[in-house]
Parts: sequence; structure tokens; C-alpha cells
Amino acid sequence: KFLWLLSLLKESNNINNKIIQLMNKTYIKNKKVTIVGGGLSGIAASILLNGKGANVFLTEIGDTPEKQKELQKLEEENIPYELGKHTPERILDADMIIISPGISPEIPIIREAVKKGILIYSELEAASWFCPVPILAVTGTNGKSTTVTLLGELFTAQGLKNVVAGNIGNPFSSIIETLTGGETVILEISSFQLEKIKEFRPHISILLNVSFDHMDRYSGFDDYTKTKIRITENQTTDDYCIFNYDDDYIKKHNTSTEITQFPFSMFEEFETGAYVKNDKIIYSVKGTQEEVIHTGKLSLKGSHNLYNCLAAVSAAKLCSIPNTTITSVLESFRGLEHRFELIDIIEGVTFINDSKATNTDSVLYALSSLNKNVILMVGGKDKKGDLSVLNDLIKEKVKTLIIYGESSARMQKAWVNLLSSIETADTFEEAFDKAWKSSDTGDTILLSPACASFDMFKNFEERGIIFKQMVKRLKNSNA
Ligand code: UMA
Ligand code: ADP
Repeated sequence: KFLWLLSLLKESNNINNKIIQLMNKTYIKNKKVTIVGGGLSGIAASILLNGKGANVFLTEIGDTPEKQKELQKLEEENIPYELGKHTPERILDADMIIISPGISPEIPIIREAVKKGILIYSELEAASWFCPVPILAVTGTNGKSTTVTLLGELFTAQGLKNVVAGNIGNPFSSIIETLTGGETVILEISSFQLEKIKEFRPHISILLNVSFDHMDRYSGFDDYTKTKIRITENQTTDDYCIFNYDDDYIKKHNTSTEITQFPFSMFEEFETGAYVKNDKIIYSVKGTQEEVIHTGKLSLKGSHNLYNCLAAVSAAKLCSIPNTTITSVLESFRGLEHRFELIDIIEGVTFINDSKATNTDSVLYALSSLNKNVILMVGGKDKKGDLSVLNDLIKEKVKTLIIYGESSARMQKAWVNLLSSIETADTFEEAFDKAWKSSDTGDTILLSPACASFDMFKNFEERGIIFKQMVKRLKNSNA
């Protein structure tokens, strides 16, 4: 009965999506659209909207040879653009502006546009106008990439067509024209992308967790987390919100009664929801419980990943994926590179690459998953989060702290009294050398920076790759 109801709901969701799609298709034609930012999102949105008949103009502040090369794509489509400046007259001569996620709506040119009454939308919003299939959207401070990738594997293993896109690296706009119908779009969504939505409406949303992050962009925790909750803003009773019941903030603020709410928890049991009982993941609908998998069989380790699995299981079950498929994927899914990734053990010292840990909460989970004797490499571009949340775990688990990067002074000040062994390094290489020199058999060297990477690296991937290369070099020199 539940499945029958679900298929009816899906159908009405599809009809609504199609109506919105038709409205916007007609609306966008011949409209003047300025795209601000010529990164992945800006380029993809330009090509999509140009293809839908809009008069697109893109403006990009950078003017490096790489940028020039990237924007050649627009020339192929005859889309006009400017590099190295944001020309007000040109930008403001628009019916609407599509803003890239990395650009704050508080920059002067966007403020001016708002004053002039120009509509401002995010790339996520614009792409969603043309999405003909249901959207499963995942947000949260941490665990998004892991969860969307896991969901993609669950759908694929069941033979269900799907496309994973969004903040994970391929903009939503870039996949729209590849959709042939029958797919589910599985979107990783950041708070930045949610800032300027209007109609964006996923059929299933997932709220994983919220903790301090991006405090360099938001006025405070409330401002940031309220943006995350906007993922549910346009959902209706036809739609589902799978949410983390153990996250106090989400529990308090995700209160809409217009949505079909689906909680998950490690501590509470629900009539309808997913939870852990006697080391098993239980999925329950209206009191009918099913054991899905023993937590000991999950290939992803750590309590943070158990939450990701609870969320993914909930979505998979709501999409009628059977337990046999779920268990086989959850037993074999190895997780993603740079997320608490075990690299090697050299002379009894374990190396873990957690370069994607760009905020304090992800470091908290990394430390919680380890025993004592951790040598923690931490630092980078400061996101101004509250560092004291790590105090207890640093005291309990960390033997030596190696601090590097732009955030160095603030971190030293925050943790100087916690332990006797704190070292600083001017370069990442020096930080690695100091970590190795201070290690003994049985220790773990954990790169879990609690910061963005942009002060020293192109991105967190480059930071993780360089860390792994240093481990490899060390191994070779010790061989
Ligand atoms: N720019 C201007 N004017 C300005 C400021 C910037 O023109 O005033 C230009 C920059 O020079 C650059 C472009 O705008 O060329 C950058 O746009 P962008 O930062 O939005 O970058 P994209 O390449 O479009 O990448 C974005 C996401 N980036 C950010 O949110 C910062 C990518 O997430 C995402 O993968 C991609 O869209 C596809 O959806 C990255 C990220 O760091 C991985 N996300 C944050 C996170 O995960 O914590 C939210
Ligand atoms: P995101 O895409 O949200 O940044 P990732 O899956 O890439 O999330 O993981 C980023 C970092 O957060 C990694 O260090 C990872 O170990 C950690 N992490 C993953 N899932 C969670 C979670 N549910 N809660 C806290 N930390 C998590």
C-alpha cells in the first residue's frame, strides 16, 4: 500500500515539475540574463540558458590565461562575456541575474542589482526550472559527497537510472540536457547554492547535519544553518524530508508539517523512520519494522558514516530499492578519496588522509574514530569556526599538534594550553617532516586540517594528493 501511495505521490510530483518547467521555458525565452562568475557553474548555466532561448551575458572578474581558455566554450556557443571586470551598465541591463555559488550576494554589484529590482537566482534554482525528473537532494555541513556517491551506487546497483551532480563537482546545469527521462537526479547541495532559490523543490531532501562552517561568508551560525534548511522550503506533503533527529538544530528548525518528515537516529526509535537498534539499522514505516543490515557489516567506518548510511538507507528504501541490493552496496562501498582515507602504515605509523575535513566538526569525527597517539596536522585558510569544540578530543587523543597555514596564529592561541607538544610549520612539507619526526610505532599521523586549502593549494584534492605523495616518497626512502 505504501509503495502504491509512493508511486501516486511521485506521479503528482512529476506533473508539478512539468508545469513549472513549461512556465519557465516560456518565461526565459528572449529574457536578458546576466551570469555572474565564470567558473564551472557560470559556464554551465550560460550554455543551458542560452540553449533555452535567453540572451545571456557572462561576467567574470578573473582574467588569467586559464580563465580565458575555459571561457572559449562560450565563444563556441556565441555567448558574449567579459573578463577581468564587472561592468555595471552591462550587468544591470538584465531581467535576471544568475549568481555562482562561490560569489556572495553581498558584493556591491549584486546589491546594486537588488536595489534596481533585478531578480537574482542561484545556478541551482535556474537549472531546476528545466529538470524533467525527480530530484533527491542532500545537504548538510559534512557527509554530502559520501552520501550522494553512496546513493548513486545504490541506484545503479538496482538498475535505476541516476545522475549524481551539484556541489560534488559537476554543476546541475551541466547535466540537464543529458537527461532522457526516467532518471533520478541525485544532487549534492551547499548552503551557497540554496541562498538564492525560489522554486527549487526536491522530491526527497536529506538534511544530514549542521555545524560551524563558512563563518567567513555568514553573519553567524543561525544565518548559515537557516540557509541549509531552505532545501525543504518548496517541498509539499507529496515530498519527503529525511533528517537527522540527533542533530539538535535540525530537529528544532525542520518543523514543517507540510512535508512528509522521515527522521533517522542512532538513539531514538520511530514508528516511521530509520534508526539503530541492537547494532542493526532498522527501517520502520507506520510501526512495520525491517532489519536492513548489521552495522558491523558496513564497510564505511565511524559514527559519522553510520549517519550517512542511515540517511542513504532511508532514501533507498523510500525509492523501493530492496534490502538485498542495499546490503551488498553497503558492505562493499569503500568511501571517497580524501575522506578519512587510510593511506599506508610505515614503521608502525598509520597515515590517514582526511584533507576534505575543512571544518572542525569533521575533525571531531575523525579524532573520535581513532585511539590515542594521534599526530594531527591541522591548518590552512581559516573559516573562523569555533576551535574550542575540539578541545576535549585534542586533550584526549592528540599527542602532537602540527599547525601550518594562514590559520596558524589563531589555532596556536586556541590550543596552546591544551598540550605540551605543539609545533608550527611554514610549509606543508615542513609540517609533514615534523609529524614524521615526532612519531613512534603505534601512532597515527592524521591530516585533518579543519580549514579550507586555498592559502596553499588549488583545492582540498591537491592538498590530499600532495600528502599522499609525501607518504609514498617516505615509504620509498625507507624501503
Ligand atoms: N568571481 C567573480 N566575481 C567575484 C568573485 C568570483 O567573477 O566577485 C569568479 C571567480 O573568479 C571564479 C568564479 O567566480 O571564476 C567562481 O565561481 P564559484 O566559486 O561559484 O566556482 P564554480 O567553479 O562555479 O564551483 C561551484 C562550487 N564552488 C563553490 O561553491 C565555492 C563548487 O563547489 C561546485 O563543485 C561547483 O560549483 C559545481 O556545482 C566547491 C566548493 O568548495 C567544491 N564548495 C563549497 C564546499 O563544499 O564547502 C560550498
Ligand atoms: P561534504 O561533501 O559535506 O564535505 P564529505 O563526504 O566529502 O562531505 O566528507 C567531508 C569530511 O567530513 C571528511 O573529513 C569526512 O570524513 C567527514 N564526514 C563525512 N560524513 C560526516 C558526517 N556525517 N558528520 C561529520 N563528518 C563527516
